[in-house]
Amino acid sequence: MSVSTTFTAHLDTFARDRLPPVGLQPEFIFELPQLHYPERINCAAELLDRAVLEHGWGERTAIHSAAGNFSYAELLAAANRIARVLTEDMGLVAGNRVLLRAPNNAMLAACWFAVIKAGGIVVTTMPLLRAKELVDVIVKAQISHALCDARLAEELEIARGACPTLTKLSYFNGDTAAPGLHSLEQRMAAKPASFGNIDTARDDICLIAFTSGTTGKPKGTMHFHRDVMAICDCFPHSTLKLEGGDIVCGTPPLAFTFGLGGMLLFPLRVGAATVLVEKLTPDLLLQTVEERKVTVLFTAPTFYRMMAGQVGRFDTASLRKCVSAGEALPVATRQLWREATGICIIDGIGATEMLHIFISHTEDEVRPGATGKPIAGYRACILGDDGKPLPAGSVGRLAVKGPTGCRYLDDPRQAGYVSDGWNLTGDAYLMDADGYFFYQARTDDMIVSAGYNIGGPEVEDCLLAHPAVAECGVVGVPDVERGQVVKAFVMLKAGYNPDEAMARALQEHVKGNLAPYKYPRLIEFRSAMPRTETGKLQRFRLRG
Ligand code: 3UK
Repeated sequence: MSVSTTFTAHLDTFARDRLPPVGLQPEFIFELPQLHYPERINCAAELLDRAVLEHGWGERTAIHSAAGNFSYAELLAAANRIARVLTEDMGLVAGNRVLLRAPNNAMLAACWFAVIKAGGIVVTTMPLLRAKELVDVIVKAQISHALCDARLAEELEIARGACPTLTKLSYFNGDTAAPGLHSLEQRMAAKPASFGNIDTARDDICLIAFTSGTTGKPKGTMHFHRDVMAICDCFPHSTLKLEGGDIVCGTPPLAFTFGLGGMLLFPLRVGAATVLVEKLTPDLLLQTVEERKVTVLFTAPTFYRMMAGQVGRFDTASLRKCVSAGEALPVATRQLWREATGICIIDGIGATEMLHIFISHTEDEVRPGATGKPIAGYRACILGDDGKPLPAGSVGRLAVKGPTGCRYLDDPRQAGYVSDGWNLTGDAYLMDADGYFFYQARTDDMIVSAGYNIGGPEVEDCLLAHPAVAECGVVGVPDVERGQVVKAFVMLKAGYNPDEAMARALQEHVKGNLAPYKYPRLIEFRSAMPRTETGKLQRFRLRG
């Protein structure tokens, strides 16, 4: 299946033309029989139309939300109407990139399916992104259309000025209506609830997920229809064992592929329901578990830590499985959660490049400190600096292969992620004699704070734009609550005072220009930066 035998449905071949060269593509493995998809498949039709028309789940609840519940049939009808708006009113052509922007809500989910049904390529962005970050994504993916929650219009309208390709835009209401700006709902109301899905090839691109790299500029990872199906048929099938009666909930945004899979695609694949909540606090998540009888949770380690102390105030008896990903799960956090709920957290490492989780474990295979073993369908090994596999017990670079893998959109950094068919995730790992994989650290400079990935250089670039900053270096330092926090080392220009007020001003500056979660919680003033002879910043010396 690695060689394309089918014709693309894409009339706009922008993304397809920018796939990495064959020699830099990862090797794909399709050993599992459930991964042998037909040559022509549209993953949205497979997940939604089939659920209603073939499995007969039309009356089941697909989405619980503050705006009401959506049955599978209602979600299908909404997606079909939006697909008609896109193709009939907004001129969408198969292969066009469509920006989606909203907190986790039912309209965002319906838009996601609509774009893919219409043969478009979905690019969902984090709700917190600022105009500057949106511009990077829109320009890189040459995005032509946008469907956006009206409450998030402001930054997109600013970004639009710098994005000549983005010409078709429609706003919708999320869970809280924003009066006056509801063009998408109005247009939907005028459309029939049926739609003829575009007959896409299994290896047509349907999704570009952006990841923030260490070099600042985001990388777009491209995924096919068959990749979306594969993640639904691997982790939730063999490891999590999700069932039709499950009700899932959690914190990751649908813009993050951890959230897209766990909070939307996986439940729909098996006829289960998802609870989409726009803004969750630890208390609200626990309250939602109680009220909606949630059975499966998806969130990051820090959220489990914050919730553990509050569990006693809520009825969480409905919970049966808890998944953690995004950063390493400390042994103490798993213990805390087990004491509070009786549930053993399932830790899984995934990556935007791999689309979802590739190393994890079932509850009976848990080994303290280990992420687990490659899940069914994937292989992993530890490579030394020479690119050769290391024996058990040595720390090296994690390399993985499976039905999904890295395809950056027109990016020279492809050669850094894929080598000899293996995907190199940038993580330092160790494999023990029994084949369990133990996380050590990131091999690069990515800062992981409260489940968010933050590239130090992007924050540095932002700080350097402030008039008082001469030089700076941004690193992650350990933090009990967040895993890591962003720390900036700053050298000021002459005439500026390294005091509290200056630190606060710099923090505000970053918050105003980047997504607020990227701002440096710690600032230390220095009179010089450690540099190599060639002028490179030595981040390891800043970390101390
Ligand atoms: C780190 C982990 C230790 C690791 C993701 C599940 O996190 C996801 O994707 P990103 O592209 O980041 C990938 C990197 O994050 N990481 C993730 N999970 C773990 N480190 N233990 C873990 N359990 O450095 C990895 O290379 O943001 C996670 C599903 C989909 C995803 N996109």
